[in-house]
Amino acid sequence: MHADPILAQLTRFTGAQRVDPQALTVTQPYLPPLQEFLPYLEKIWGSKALTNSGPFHKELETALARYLGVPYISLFTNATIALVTALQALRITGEVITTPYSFVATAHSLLWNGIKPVFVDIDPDSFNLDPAKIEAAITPQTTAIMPVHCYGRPCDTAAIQQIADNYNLRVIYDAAHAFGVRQHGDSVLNAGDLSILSFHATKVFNTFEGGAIICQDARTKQHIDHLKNFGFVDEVTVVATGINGKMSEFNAALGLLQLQHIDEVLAKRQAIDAMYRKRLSGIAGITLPQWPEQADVNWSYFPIRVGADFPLPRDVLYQQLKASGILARRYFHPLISEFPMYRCLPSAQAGGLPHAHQASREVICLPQHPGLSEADVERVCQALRQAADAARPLPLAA
Ligand code: T4K
Repeated sequence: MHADPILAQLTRFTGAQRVDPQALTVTQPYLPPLQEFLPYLEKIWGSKALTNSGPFHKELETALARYLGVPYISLFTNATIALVTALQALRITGEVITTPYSFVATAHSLLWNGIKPVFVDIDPDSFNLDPAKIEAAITPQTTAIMPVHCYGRPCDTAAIQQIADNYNLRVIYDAAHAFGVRQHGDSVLNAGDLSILSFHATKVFNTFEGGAIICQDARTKQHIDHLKNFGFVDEVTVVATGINGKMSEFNAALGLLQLQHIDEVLAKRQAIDAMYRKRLSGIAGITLPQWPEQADVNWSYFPIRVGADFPLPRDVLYQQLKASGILARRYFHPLISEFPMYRCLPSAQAGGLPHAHQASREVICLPQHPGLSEADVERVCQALRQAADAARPLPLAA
């Protein structure tokens, strides 16, 4: 047991035997100065409005819609419940085409609705669902596509929409990584029928826990708002089999304060991305993430690929970084399709998902968060270079 309860908790997060306080974790939540949060708490204590669409909840919906450039947003307790509810809102049944290269919540939301996930391979450059592979997976039971903007990199939304229109399918984006991401001058959250954001502690914008559904019309927003509140319309009327997915006033208040700091958080992330690029470009066997030029990304992750020409296998590098206190993560390994509840599906077989499997074998997400200093980034890069140098065979004597 750790004498320090906070360190004990951190050990649980990282799975590390002992967490060195100097350890660099893959991410760390941004928290505004505590004194800035106290006035919000005083208001909550004064009003006793804790939840059920209180004043901070309403204010955050308005502020986020404006900041993100989306017409309607409905706040949730987390993205997983938001995904489950989004599928309910559109009454999705049958089969849904999705990616195996994501956090497991993406596909779990389908199983929770009794929907069969159909996995389709990713594009190796973007890590996103490959639109060219979608059509072959469509059957008479297909009702929707659930792509993920992996690492905040926008999907090929135009190609996906074209397929959805041709086959009369709905599109629900798992946009958990895509807070603030824009392409061609518009929020990526406006693509498809619905988009789901996560405000989890590990995300670019956090409300401790939280999430949201973005939709394009007032009627859908009202339906989603009913669904997240048990289906209640008023004190005596229940119109749907709703759930409790509401965000509390405490989380909404934090969100309002976080919004005041988000631009500095994004700028810091962008600077860290640039520091990594400067130090890691040109290392044989390491491929750096390529962000598309026509998009404003959010630098939420720094996923590098460790290829066959790097002197160490990815997993050995991962362990060596860990031993030097650099707690990078293999997002997303294993693939969703490899977990026990999915692996028997025909679409989960490895032969149909070569690019997803390769990415799952090669990617390491390096620490990327606004609390990192330039010295921290240098430490990560030096550990990576040292691991490579130590593994290279010595040149033969002349
Ligand atoms: N869809 C996608 C595509 C997602 O990526 C996610 C979540 C979801 C849906 C579902 O969203 P939510 O329902 O959660 O809103 C983490 C997160 O728990 C998970 O939210 C996230 N994706 C996923 C990619 O990563 P773990 O198991 O890797 O988290 P954990 O606890 O190991 O944390 C990683 C590091 O972050 C730790 O080493 C330390 C740091 N950390 C973490 C927490 C929770 C902190 O410093 N403070 C904290 O409070 O899954």
